[in-house]
Amino acid sequence: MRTFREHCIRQTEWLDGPWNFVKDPGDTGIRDRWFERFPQDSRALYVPSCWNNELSLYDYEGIAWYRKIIRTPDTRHIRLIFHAVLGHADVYLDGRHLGYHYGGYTPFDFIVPSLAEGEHELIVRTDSRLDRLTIPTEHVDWFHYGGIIRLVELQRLPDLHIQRVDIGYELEGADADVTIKVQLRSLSQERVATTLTLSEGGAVFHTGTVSVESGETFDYEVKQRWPDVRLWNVGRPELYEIKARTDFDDRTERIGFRRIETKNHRVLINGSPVYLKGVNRHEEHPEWGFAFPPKLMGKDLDIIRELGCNAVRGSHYPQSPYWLDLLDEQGLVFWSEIPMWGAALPNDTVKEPLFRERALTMIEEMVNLHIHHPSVIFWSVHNEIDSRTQDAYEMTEQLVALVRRLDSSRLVTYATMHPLEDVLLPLFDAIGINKYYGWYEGETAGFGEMLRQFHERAEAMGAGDRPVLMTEFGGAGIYGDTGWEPRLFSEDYQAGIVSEALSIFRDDPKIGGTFVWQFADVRADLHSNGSHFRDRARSFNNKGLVNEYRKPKQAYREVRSLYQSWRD
Ligand code: ADA
Repeated sequence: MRTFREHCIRQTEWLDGPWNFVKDPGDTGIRDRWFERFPQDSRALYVPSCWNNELSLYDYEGIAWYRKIIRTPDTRHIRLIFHAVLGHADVYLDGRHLGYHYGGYTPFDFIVPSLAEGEHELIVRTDSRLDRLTIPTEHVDWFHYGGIIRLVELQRLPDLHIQRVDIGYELEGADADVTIKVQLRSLSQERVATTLTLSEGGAVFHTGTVSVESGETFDYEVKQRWPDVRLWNVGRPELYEIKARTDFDDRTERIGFRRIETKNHRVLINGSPVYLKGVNRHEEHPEWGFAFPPKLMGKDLDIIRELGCNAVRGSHYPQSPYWLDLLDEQGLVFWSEIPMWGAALPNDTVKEPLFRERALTMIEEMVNLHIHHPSVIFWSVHNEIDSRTQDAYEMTEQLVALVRRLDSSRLVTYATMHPLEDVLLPLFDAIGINKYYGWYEGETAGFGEMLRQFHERAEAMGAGDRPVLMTEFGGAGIYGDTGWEPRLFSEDYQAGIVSEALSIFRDDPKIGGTFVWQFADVRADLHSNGSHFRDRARSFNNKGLVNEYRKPKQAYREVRSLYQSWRD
């Protein structure tokens, strides 16, 4: 899950490998009781994975149950972390319901105090079905995978454990006012005392003592001025590993110091404008679905760096912490967003309390997951919803207010498909535009006139000073299909659209960056029971610069020659 060790003292174990798995189409009459008696006829399924990558489960959307026996060598408090389960998840331990989570790309956890020595049965019921109130809704342009897509972790906790470590800072020049909050939680029957040390890169910078009453949670806060810190910059990253350690437990977090602002339509990092050269990346692979293996993340990053990129948009959901660790280490910036994907989101959906509540929870979980990564500079609240209405405005106001309350150091943004009618522009620090001239509408040259009108409108709405980011544009090209003429769906046609669009954007001083749609081809939602996206040849969204196995198309080569030649 990470490129560095989060714990050295705390005992952790990955529950990866085969789990018992059974799908539950709901016609057995005993549905929802399988946590009491798991069916005998289950098969083995590797965790983490998506079941839709297995034979006979290709287009199964629905309920599925997982089971794993865990062993505890002695009576201990345990913490179970599910790093990501798609859709609805109910977790049971020895027949007892530990809790429910809705989401897909963020972790949730359960603490079980004093779990007795021996074997225990862990059962997870998942439901991957999408509907009008799920996020995303049932109409979405990616494959409706299901499963436990990131690792499950079993931690053994001491009586007094470190619940969380939050690190914040304010920069004044190169000096940082750092605040470190360590939250300690007691599961003991008695008061427990401990020393607490904080270190950075192995050197202790604070030692204290603390005692926590039985069953209490205690917030320990340290503020310090660190002079002359090494700043994290694009292409020149600098990272700080900060470790909290008690007599019984430890936790390491990693941060980078940088200041993010906007000025003259540009994003500034540490006062210097950075023109964002990016791609949209789904964390998806034809053999692994959303359970993307870390080894391949390294390769994705190599291919993206070779392209000349300094930025990645995590379309369309919070991506793995391992991936963000790699971006932190290589000095690329990241756009993180929740999976609210709207192209045809019915407008009344955005008014629904359950839909909004889910969106707010997803935002909170995303910020929590990614807060310490210096690569993350954007929080995005939605993609292509109907941004022309008052209802959208009200919901967006709520989402933006929450993001700003949780983190005021980054830019809040979104991607609009209605740039000339959008009412949300003034709510954001940067505006993302998704448009497909040359593909879904008109000639590629149409971008020029659209942008002229957009800038006028943004000015009139009081949002004329924001960086405009071209967050999606492109066209489909089937890998290997080339010819003498640029036919629709050929590599040549796609390359033509993308390079012409990039040249138009680069000449527009109000545009602060470009994110090609998309990095790699991804499986599309073309189920037998649905008729959306019938233009997705091969059942893939073929707008990747590389195909689904990361082989480069003509468009990759052309974007590389442009991106590598662009200077800030
Ligand atoms: C949209 C959407 C993407 C993808 C793209 C396309 O803009 O945000 O997820 O569906 O269109 O390929 O049409």
